[in-house]
Amino acid sequence: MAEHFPGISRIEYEGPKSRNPLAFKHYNPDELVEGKTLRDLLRYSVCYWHTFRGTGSDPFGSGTMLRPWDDGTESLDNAVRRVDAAFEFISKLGAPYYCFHDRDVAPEGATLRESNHNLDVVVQALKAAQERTGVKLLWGTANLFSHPRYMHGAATSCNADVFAYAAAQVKKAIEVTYELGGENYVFWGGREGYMNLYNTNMQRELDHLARFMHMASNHARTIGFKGQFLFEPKPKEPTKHQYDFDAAACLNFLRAYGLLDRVKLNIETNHATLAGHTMMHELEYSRMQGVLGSIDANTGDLLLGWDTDQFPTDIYLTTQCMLVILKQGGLAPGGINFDAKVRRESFEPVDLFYAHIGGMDAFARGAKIAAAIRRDKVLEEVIQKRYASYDDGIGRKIELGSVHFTDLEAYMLEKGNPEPNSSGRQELLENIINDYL
Ligand code: XLS
Ligand code: NI
Ligand code: NI
Repeated sequence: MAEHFPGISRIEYEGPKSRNPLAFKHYNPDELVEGKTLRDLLRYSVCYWHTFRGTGSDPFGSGTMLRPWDDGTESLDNAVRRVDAAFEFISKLGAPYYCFHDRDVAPEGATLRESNHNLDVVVQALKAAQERTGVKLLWGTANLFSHPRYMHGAATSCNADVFAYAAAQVKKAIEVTYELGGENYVFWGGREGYMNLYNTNMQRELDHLARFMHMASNHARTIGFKGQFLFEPKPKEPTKHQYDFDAAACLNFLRAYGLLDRVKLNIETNHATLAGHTMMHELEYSRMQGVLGSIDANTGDLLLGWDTDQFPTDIYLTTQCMLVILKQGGLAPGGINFDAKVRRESFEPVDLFYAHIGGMDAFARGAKIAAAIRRDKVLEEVIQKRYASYDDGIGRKIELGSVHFTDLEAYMLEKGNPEPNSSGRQELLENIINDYL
């Protein structure tokens, strides 16, 4: 088998003093953090779409990426050769997982039948590559947004035949995810949203989306797929308003349509920030309601208002993510998928290694820092004390629901004034967190 990344061998952990750019400084897969190896805690995944299908094109210019194994055609041969390059990359990197959309791995044919056939051929190559390398599938999904038929959406399209086509496509995508041992299946809205309310029946579109997700999970049950379903929030892009806006909107949707027992959330950093939230907010909001399933790790740009999908290198960000992930005891069966792409100017194959090494090191550091903060109970004690007035007395009664407005009025008339407030100590806490970085 031809080598696609010659001169690059398996990326090893060399420790923080190493100056080797092709080595991990912080990600030692065997190191224990809160009783788990970093390998099992972080469950890193490489995404197929950005890493092996990203060309570097933008609205102002064509692709820039040098990918010697790729002949630039949509042929099946090319797709199969790409699988070899992908698995060489993922196994040299030492990431245990990968993720894909159906159309990333195999070309769309002229008909559904032909597309399914193409997918079957590439799935056999993926299966062989998984067996050869030990790399596993974190999740599969279907691309329901690139083809022109999906201009009005897929499950939320105004065209019932497009709904049917999308259903057939997702049926197949779930089946191949199952065949490849995928541990999760993701729904990302794509064009499930609207551009203008003048032409939109929002109620019907949401009903259809829910119907679609029920059908998907019913089919999964029928074929014996036990993987976790994940819904991925994103507020806008490509549509003006995406129905999966943020964790709160997704949760309301899942709850309203009786899907909460079947579907959790896949939270992505750049989507959180586009929604006007921090990633930590989205993670904590999902975690506290029991639906934090997996994450798409990336980051946006402070100065750009779209989904730039950069690799995460900010240690504050990864520390905040890991504070929540550790609180939950990890993400399994979810993981940390790098839904991130190298910049257009980083066009050489080796840049793919630098990018992933940086992201993996950043999350490993975040994990160790977060574990130290948790070990010293820095935040835990502050929060515990801050709400102590609810641990007994009137606060306890409020939480238990054993008092009413009239009781509280009597209590306050008697007492006169509340106990004095204490400081929130925000600046002090920010300083203390900095001490751990
Ligand atoms: C796009 C999404 C997409 C999903 C998978 O913004 O992040 O890549 O993760 O369909
Ligand atoms: Ni994503
Ligand atoms: Ni995204």
